[in-house]
Amino acid sequence: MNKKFLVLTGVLIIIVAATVLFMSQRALAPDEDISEEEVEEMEEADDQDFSTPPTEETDPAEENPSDEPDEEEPAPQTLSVTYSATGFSPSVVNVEAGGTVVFQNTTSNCMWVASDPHPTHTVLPGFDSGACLQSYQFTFTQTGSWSYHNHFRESHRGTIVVE
Ligand SMILES: [Cu+2]
Repeated sequence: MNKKFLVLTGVLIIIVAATVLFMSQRALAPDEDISEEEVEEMEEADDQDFSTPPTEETDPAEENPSDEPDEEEPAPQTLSVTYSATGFSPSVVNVEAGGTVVFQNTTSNCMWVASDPHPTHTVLPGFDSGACLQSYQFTFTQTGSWSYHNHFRESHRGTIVVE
């Protein structure tokens, strides 16, 4: 009985060991078959699945910072100067380069904004409304101190300082 029992136990151990070995090989075998291509594809698919939503989430976040500079870019100032019976107010305006100054005529008289000197207007060519206007705006790109006047009433004067 002891010998049979030992033999039986030995056989059982061998069977168990063989089964475990077989199972482990079978467990490895499919992995090896898949691993090279399919696993990579699955991993790529997983990468895409994981990477796509974050990029979609970060895109709006990236657009927002990009929107902020866009909003800051037009910010280069728009200042207004009012033309009344007493002249331009404020008479001196400081504006950053690229800024725009809007001249509003609150009178029924002619407001012809033009750079000095009268009547040639050569100090800052282009800074000349060329006609009587109720509203005239000019964008100053050239730094400097640009004196101007109402071409129809030279005593009404002002200065735009572009920094
Ligand atoms: Cu003039």
